[in-house]
Amino acid sequence: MALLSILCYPDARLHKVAKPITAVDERIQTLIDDMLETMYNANGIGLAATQIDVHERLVVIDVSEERNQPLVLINPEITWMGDERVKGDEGCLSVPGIYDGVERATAVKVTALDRQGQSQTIEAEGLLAICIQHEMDHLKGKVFVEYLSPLKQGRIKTKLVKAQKAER
Ligand code: K1U
Ligand code: ZN
Repeated sequence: MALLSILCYPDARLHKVAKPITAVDERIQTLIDDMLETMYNANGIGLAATQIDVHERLVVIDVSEERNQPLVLINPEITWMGDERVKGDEGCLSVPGIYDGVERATAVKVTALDRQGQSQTIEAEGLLAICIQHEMDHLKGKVFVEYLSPLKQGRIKTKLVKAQKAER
């Protein structure tokens, strides 16, 4: 297994739209293992392939306390979204150190392939529902800060560009 490098906002590659996966083969199995290792290592609850510069429709998630319930979503599609909305603070491994409020549906139904290429349907609520929506936004090329005001987006960009320059 390998730790992958995570793209950092405002990297333009975070805005690429991911393409469907046509075969769940050995390459995808290796990618899943590497993404799970990368997510756990970064203490994240989710990771989309877009964030590691792979523009294919693959997401890994684990919202369990014990960090032992990995969920793999290949070619996920939201088939139902509840009417209720909740505003909660979100973070993102591609936007380090920034947390802000985003409004999301409290419940969603998703269909996707699992790591064996089998079809699965997930009925999610709470943190899992929020995480699924956040990760599926990544696959569309959308980062959570785009829900914030232009003023906040500008401040976040400036802060992260400055931090990245200082790291070099
Ligand atoms: O996509 C990502 O970068 C992962 C992201 C997922 C996420 C967190 C919070 C709300 C929605 C989606 C993270 O894992 S950020 C990491 C984090 O510190 C966190 C962990 C648990 C709950 C909240 C934040
Ligand atoms: Zn994110």
